[in-house]
Amino acid sequence: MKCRVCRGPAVIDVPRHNANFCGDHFVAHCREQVAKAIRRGAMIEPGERVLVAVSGGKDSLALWDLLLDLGYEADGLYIGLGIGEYSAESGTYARAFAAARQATLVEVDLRDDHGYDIPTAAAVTGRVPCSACGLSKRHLFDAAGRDGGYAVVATGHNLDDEAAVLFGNVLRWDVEYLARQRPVLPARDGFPRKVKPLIRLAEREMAAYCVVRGIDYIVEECPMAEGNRHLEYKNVLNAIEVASPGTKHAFYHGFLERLAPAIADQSLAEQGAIGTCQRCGAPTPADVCAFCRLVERTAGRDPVPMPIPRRRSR
Ligand code: Q46
Ligand code: ZN
Ligand code: ZN
Repeated sequence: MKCRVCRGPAVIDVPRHNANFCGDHFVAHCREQVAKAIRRGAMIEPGERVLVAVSGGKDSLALWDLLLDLGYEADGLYIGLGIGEYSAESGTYARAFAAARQATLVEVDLRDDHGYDIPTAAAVTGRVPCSACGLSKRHLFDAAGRDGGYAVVATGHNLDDEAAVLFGNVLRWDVEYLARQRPVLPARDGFPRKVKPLIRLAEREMAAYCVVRGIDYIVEECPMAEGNRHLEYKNVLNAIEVASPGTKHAFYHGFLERLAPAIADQSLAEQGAIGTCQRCGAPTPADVCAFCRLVERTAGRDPVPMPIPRRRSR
C-alpha cells in the first residue's frame, strides 16, 4: 500500500477517495477536507474567534488540533457531565491536549454549576440519558459561546455522525429535524453561528488522525450510550459503505446539495416561530426553555448510581 502523493509506505486507506496516504499526507488530506468544508459553508471568516466543544474523544480533539493548525483562534469548551469515571477520564484528555498546545480550555461542570448530572437527569426525566445530555450540551455550548463573545461555535460531528442522524430523520420523515440538519446554522439572538467542519471526514479517519498526530483521547465509549439509536444506524450504514464505498458521503452531501435548500424554510426557527426563554434568553418555542425546565426538575436531587462502563468493541 503506497501513499497516493509521495509513493512512500501508506498508513491508511480511504476507499471512498480511492486513495492511500502516508502519515504526513494523511494529515494534509484532513486539513484540506476541513478547509474545504469551512470554505464551502462559509463557516468561519478570518479573524473570527471559535469555541470548540471538546469531549476528550477523538473527533473533538482532532477538530481542535486541525483548527489551530489552520490558523484559527480556537478555544475549547469542556462540559463535565458527571458520568462517573468516564467523565473524570475524558476531562483529563481535554486538559492534557489544551496544556500541550498551550490552548485555552473553558470548563463548565453540570453538578457544580447547575446542580445536576446526566445520570440524575436521566432518572428524573425517565428518558434515555442522551436526551437530557444532548439538550444540556447544546444549551451550555451556545451559552458559553455567547457569554465568551465567540463568533462561532464548532462541534466535532463527522460524516458518520451526520449520515446516521440523517438516516434516522429520513426513516421517520422528520421534516423539522431535516430542515435544521445543516452544517452551518446562522447566529441568532446573540448566540453564535454553529458549524460542523468535520463533515467531509469519517469516524475511522479521525481515529487515524489522532494516532498519526500523537493525540491521546478517551477510547472508552460513554457508558450511558445504550439506547442511542444512532449507534444502530451507524452499523447499518457501515455495512452499506463496505459494499459500496462512498455511499455515506453521497447520502449526506447529496442531501445537503439537493434537498436541504428546498426544505430550509420548513424549520420553525427559520419561520421565526421561536421566541426566547424568559429565564435565560435562549431561543425556544415555549415560555421557558427545555434546559431551564430540566434544571428546575432536577433541583435538590442527589446523584444516582452509575452503570458499569463497557469497553469499545471496534
Ligand atoms: S455523552 Fe451524553 Fe453522548 Fe453519553 S449520554 Fe449520550 S449524549 S452517549 S455523545
Ligand atoms: Zn505521502
Ligand atoms: Zn432557559
